[in-house]
Amino acid sequence: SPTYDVIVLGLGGMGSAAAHHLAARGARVLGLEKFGPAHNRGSSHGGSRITRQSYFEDPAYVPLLLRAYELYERLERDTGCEVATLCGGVMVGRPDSRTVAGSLLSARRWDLPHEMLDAREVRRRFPTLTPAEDEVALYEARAGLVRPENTVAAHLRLADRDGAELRFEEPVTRWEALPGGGVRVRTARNTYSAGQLVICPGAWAPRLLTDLGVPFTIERQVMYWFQPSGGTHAFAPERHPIYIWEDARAVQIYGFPAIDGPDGGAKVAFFRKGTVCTPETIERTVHDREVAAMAGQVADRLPDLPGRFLTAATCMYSNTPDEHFVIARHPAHPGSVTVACGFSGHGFKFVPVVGEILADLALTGETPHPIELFDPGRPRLRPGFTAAPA
Ligand code: PYC
Repeated sequence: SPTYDVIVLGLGGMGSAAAHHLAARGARVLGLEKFGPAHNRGSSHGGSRITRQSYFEDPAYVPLLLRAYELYERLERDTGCEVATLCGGVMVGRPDSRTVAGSLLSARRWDLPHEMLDAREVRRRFPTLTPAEDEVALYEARAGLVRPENTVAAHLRLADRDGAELRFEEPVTRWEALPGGGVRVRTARNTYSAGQLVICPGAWAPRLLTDLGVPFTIERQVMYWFQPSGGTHAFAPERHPIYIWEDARAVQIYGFPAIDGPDGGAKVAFFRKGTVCTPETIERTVHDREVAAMAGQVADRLPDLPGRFLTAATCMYSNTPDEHFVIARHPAHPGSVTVACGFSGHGFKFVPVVGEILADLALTGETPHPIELFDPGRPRLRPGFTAAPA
């Protein structure tokens, strides 16, 4: 059976970035993917994903974001492919909402450029947005969007250029760490061996990482595109920011400018209002009642957005109980297996830096990046863990 330095299992966002960083460092890489290149069956599609630096989830993400921004720029330079558009972004809600207060905490902790806007100033600068009087926004000029399909394609192109062997439509049926070192991976077509295995399973984590001990929940999410009632001019990226908007019930929506020209519409979605699914059972049809609920949620906030419904698409989140990632050497196979999973709906902006971290871990066993938060052994991932009251 053919032998490689590293096999990368899964060539979605994280796996394609890992394949690139590994091949660029001279490793003999095999990449295996169940579907085609930059496919739309998992979590790395939909034309746009938010990027931002004042990170409400935890200030510990900020150094990784700063590096991800550098690597997105480099990717764009090296491939000529548009992967990031920094159109600015607002985190909107009441001042004590997680979205606003958490973003401000990160901005202050890391001295990130930002402005706090009251409701009137938000409406003045961005007439498409109509916050309530008691809402405020943290504005970040360097927030914006990254393009998932282009990013995956660009990483695959560079990996291929550097000699990685990339095999598509070849699902993995089984992997094992060998007692004497190294790994073996079986697919329907072949058996492969390597010194190291990097597993980037996306929504297939529950099936591929049964002995990791992390209780993943896979969720179906829906993305919606609407043609604004006055056309897309006011929603163009020069005028309209990305936004995450938390209401008084802590429901978050997020959205984008109209990036696909006059006929493409603008995308909007609920952040965390998915239904539990598996990659096999996910309902791909989007129902009228779901479209109506989305239009209703934006009606007060972006009254011109839900002019005409254009289309919708589904994708999957792989949630961990604390919504933080899992990136580490596999605790049961620390000498030969590295995992990156549980991105919990907010991972795509980190793709290039996760690729760099995975290459570090697979080739040297360690990384200079701060990844302590992503330890699969953290107490908050243990069954029965309940967070202390805030
Ligand atoms: O990663 O910023 C994010 C995000 C917002 C909504 C879904 N993901």
